[in-house]
Parts: sequence; structure tokens; C-alpha cells
Amino acid sequence: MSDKITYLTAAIDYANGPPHMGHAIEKIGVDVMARYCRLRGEDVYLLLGMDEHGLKVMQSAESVGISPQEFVDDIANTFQTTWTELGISNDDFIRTTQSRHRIAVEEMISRMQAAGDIYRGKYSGYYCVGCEAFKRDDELVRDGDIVRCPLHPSRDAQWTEEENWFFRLSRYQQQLLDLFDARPDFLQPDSRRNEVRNVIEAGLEDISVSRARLPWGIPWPGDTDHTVYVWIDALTNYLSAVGFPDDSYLRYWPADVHVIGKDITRFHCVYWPAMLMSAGVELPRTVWAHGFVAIDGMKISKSEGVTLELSDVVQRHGVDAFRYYMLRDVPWNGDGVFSLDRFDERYNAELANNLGNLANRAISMIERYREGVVPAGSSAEMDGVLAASIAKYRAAMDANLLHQGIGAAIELASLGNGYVETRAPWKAAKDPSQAGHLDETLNALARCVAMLAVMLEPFMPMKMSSLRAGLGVGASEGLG
Ligand code: ME8
Repeated sequence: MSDKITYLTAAIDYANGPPHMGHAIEKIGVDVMARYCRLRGEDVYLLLGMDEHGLKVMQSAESVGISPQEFVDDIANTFQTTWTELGISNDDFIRTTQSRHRIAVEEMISRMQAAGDIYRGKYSGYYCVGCEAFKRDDELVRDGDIVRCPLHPSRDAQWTEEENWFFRLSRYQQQLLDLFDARPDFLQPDSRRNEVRNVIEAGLEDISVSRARLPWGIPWPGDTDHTVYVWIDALTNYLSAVGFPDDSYLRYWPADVHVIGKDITRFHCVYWPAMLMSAGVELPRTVWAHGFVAIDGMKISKSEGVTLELSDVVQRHGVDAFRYYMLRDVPWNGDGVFSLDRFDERYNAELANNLGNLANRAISMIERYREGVVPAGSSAEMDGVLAASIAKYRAAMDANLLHQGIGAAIELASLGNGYVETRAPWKAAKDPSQAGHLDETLNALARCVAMLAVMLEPFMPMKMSSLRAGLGVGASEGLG
């Protein structure tokens, strides 16, 4: 067996404002994936981090009158605190202003230069600071003199003319098409793959990979009038965090999954693989592009007008309930809407009345009728129910359909409650001749609740660990 570590990453968030619900759902989702891999017995490494360079961050720092470094230090602290509060089990937190990162970026550029893929050219075109990307005419909307990118309607695109360093992206068009054909699971879900494949097929232009006169970035090696384009800088974080260019990175690399939002697939599935091909580094195994969460149909990033504070929503029913709700109502393979009413409904119906009720009944009856010790007993009926539920749960979780994984668990809780009703242990408890029947019921119930605690552990780690303690079951023994 290889000792390769299962390496999962999330997008590194722009340090231009505090974390919002979109950032949160992504980090909760990747954390659930990581915790599920751990349940399968894998050695997992989960990376999160912060994208701290670029014009967008520099402008945000300027707007509050502090240096970019002070600004990003403060934001990085806020993000890290938030992820700790949300129970995210990341192993590292990379910041693109760290020197370990700069070294890796310099090495990537030097390898791309050695491959003959970097040249000097002149760029003229519009730049969207929101996307941190140059835009083609067909990616912009015009209203008189105002030119904007539809993804960031509150910002004007900036006309830019400068001498830049370019990356020969066009050279990799065929290799990228071959990649998409040979590895259909490289980018998932399927709908995203087709979008990106179409972009590649339509033809790739070389891209500008340096910015002149932008001081807030990694200096271009050998040309200090330029800084490295923020996406070339940012994408490299996945390598720098695990020690690249030192060979030790190969214990982690290739990454098993890059989890990102659907708006940045082009960077991860066109630019990034092309950069890696050029630098002679193996490609990541898969990219998972989740959808967007909206609040009642509105965007939720600060620049587009926030309607709901993350901390207020988390406090409403606690961290575990928030983690649960985000992934229950927003499909991990598509878009979804966050609603406070739905949150309350799901909390009451599923967590309190269904799961909570089952767990309380099981624990209190074992306490009352068997002095807190789970009796021996077997139930072919419960064996069948559990086996079917686990199979359903595993199929969903293995396919990263986290919302369906939760669905399988909640369905099992309903079956458990139904089982209690039909078995009516309170009746058997009154009749000593029914002791065997009662043992069988309590044993089956305990196994059902213990299995639920395992299935839901990735989603609600804190609550499920107390549930296991309440049942007298030790640390999770995995999925069997
Ligand atoms: O894109 N719903 O940073 P970012 C779901 N720094 N996900 C959302 C979302 C929403 N409403 N809004 C944003 C960047 N996201 C770059 C990444 S990676 C080398 C560099 C997701 O702060 C978004 O899709 O704009 C992305 O995956 C992540 O949050 C960070 O977004």
C-alpha cells in the first residue's frame, strides 16, 4: 500500500473582506469530505488558506488607510478564527505572503521559463479587479462609457496597456483537450466539465502573467518592475503548502481533490493544469466545483451588499446545526438558496424532532430499563435497515453528493423512530416474559443511533461526539 496522503484543498479566499456565507459553505463542504475520508480510514491532509496579493486586496487596504500587510494580517486572523469556530479540521493554513509560498512561485516561474513558455509582450485590454483577470470583449457589458464584467457589476473594468510577461497557454490547448477526454473525472460535476471543455475547444490565447506597477505582489524573478499575476501566485499555494520544490511534497502530491466554486473553474482546469504541464509537475487528480449559495436570490459577498451576517446565522442554532443545514439544503453539486425559515424548519423537524428524539428515546430507555448498559441482542430487521442505509450513504458520499449523504442518515433516523413505535418497548418493559423482546429492541436501537452518530459525524462533529459519549460508545470506529 502506498503511504500517499489523501490531500484535499479548498480555494484560498481573497483577503479583501471578512468571511461570508459562500466562503463558509465551501470550507464546511471540504471539511465534511475530509472527515468522511478519515472515516474510511485514510490519512488525510486538508489545506485552507488566504489569497493575499493583487489589486483587489491592495485597494481594500487603501480604503481603510493601512498597509496591505497589516490589512491582510488582520483578515487572515478573522478567517482562521472563523474556521476554528466552525469546527473545520484543516491541517495547515497557507498565506500567499509567506516566504515558503514565494519560493514555490519563483520555482514554478523558473521551470515555465526553462520550458520556453514565458515571453515578453504587450497587453492592452480591460481588467476586472473583482475577478482579478483580463477580460475579452465578449466577457464584458457596456453601458455608454461604462464597461463592466457581469460577475462584478459594482466595479468598473479598468482599461490597461502595459508590457508584460506572457505564458504560452495556447501551446497547451491540445494537451488540455486530451486531458479532458482521457480523464472524465478530472473536473466534476459533469455539467462543469462541459463548460470548461467548450472554453478550451473555442481556442486559448496566451495570458499575461505579470503586472507592471502593481507593488502588492511577489516580485517577478529578475524583473522587479513587475509582480507575478495574482492567479499564477494563488494557484501555486497548493504546492507551496506541502513543501514544493523540496521532494517532500510528493508525499501529498498530486492533490486528490481541489474543492472550488463554479466561478473559478477556468483558472483551476485550464491555467493550472497548463502551468503544471509546463513546469513538469503532475496534475491534481480531481477538481470538484460546487455551486453558489444565495440568500433569497441575492449575492452574498460584501462588495455586492451583504444581507445576513455569518456569525448571527451560526449563533441561531449553534455550529453543528449550521454545518448540517448548509449542506442539507444546498446541493453540493449545484446552486442553492439559504433561508432562515428553512433553517428553523429543518432544525426543528430533522434535528430536534427526528434525530434528537430518537437519540433521547434510545439513551433514556437503556438507562431506565437496563441501567444504562446496552443489552446483548440481535435483530435481523435492524441489520437489514442498517445495511441498506449505509450502502445508500456510502454511495452518496463516495460521489461527493453530501446533501444525499445527509438525506440517507435522516431517513435512517425516521426508520429508527418507526421501529420504536412498532416495537413499543415500554409495553415489553412491563411484562417480564418479554425481556428478550425488550433486549432485542434496545440493542437494535443502540446500534441504529451509534450508526447515525458515525454517518453524521462529518457534518456535526461536536454533537455526534457527545452523542457517542451518551451512548457509552468510544471514538468512532468508522463505517465498518
Ligand atoms: O476566488 N457560494 O477568492 P474568493 C458558494 N482567491 N461559494 C462561493 C460564493 C457563494 N456565494 N462566493 C464565493 C477567490 N464562493 C480566489 C481563489 S484559489 C487558488 C484562489 C467561493 O474569496 C468561490 O467560488 O472570491 C471560491 O471557491 C471561494 O469562495 C473563495 O472566493
